[in-house]
Amino acid sequence: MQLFTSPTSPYARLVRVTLLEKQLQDRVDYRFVDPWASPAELLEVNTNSRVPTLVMPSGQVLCEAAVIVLFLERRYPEPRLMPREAVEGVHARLGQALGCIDDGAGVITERRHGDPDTPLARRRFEALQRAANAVAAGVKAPALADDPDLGDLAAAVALDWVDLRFGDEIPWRAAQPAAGAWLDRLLGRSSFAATAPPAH
Ligand SMILES: N[C@@H](CCC(=O)N[C@@H](CS)C(=O)NCC(=O)O)C(=O)O
Repeated sequence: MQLFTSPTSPYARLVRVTLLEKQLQDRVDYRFVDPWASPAELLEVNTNSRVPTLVMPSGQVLCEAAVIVLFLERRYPEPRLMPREAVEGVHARLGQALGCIDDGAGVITERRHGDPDTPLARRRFEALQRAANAVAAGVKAPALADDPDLGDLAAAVALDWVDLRFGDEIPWRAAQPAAGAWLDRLLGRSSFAATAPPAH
């Protein structure tokens, strides 16, 4: 399979982490692209020019991070990232974490391309503050960080991205130090180390 990805996209990082946790990395041809430049090879498979985009050997194209990771869990069930008894909670935390990334992406877009002080920009920022704290409040105890499920992986990708992009603007760690310790432990996993975004 072929994965269109970028070094910085948190959506794509979730897919890359999932592939590594499922030990599928050797089956993947990673295509690092800048989706904002609308490269022809990406447009050919995804008219939206977004990463992540997964192209299966059959030619079937999957886009949207949640769709892709849920597909991977279904198609390659072992090792399991969604224990049967936690199906509802994993879906809930996956959606919550991706919603948090959506809020942050909205803030960044407003700052880069619009006026950072519009009512919409303020609304997105307030949503991001609430979302980051809600994601942090939903994580497991630090002692359980060694057996992450898909909801945990998504929460960790979201919180690490919030730290990277917003730093002290969103001080969720100060309010929830146990969640900060949990995140630091998860970031030590090889799947996270191998997909760490470049700092810039
Ligand atoms: N809803 C999509 C969002 C993906 C997304 O927005 N990716 C960004 C990179 S972080 C992108 O490719 N942006 C290019 C564009 O929107 O033109 C998902 O969950 O996969």
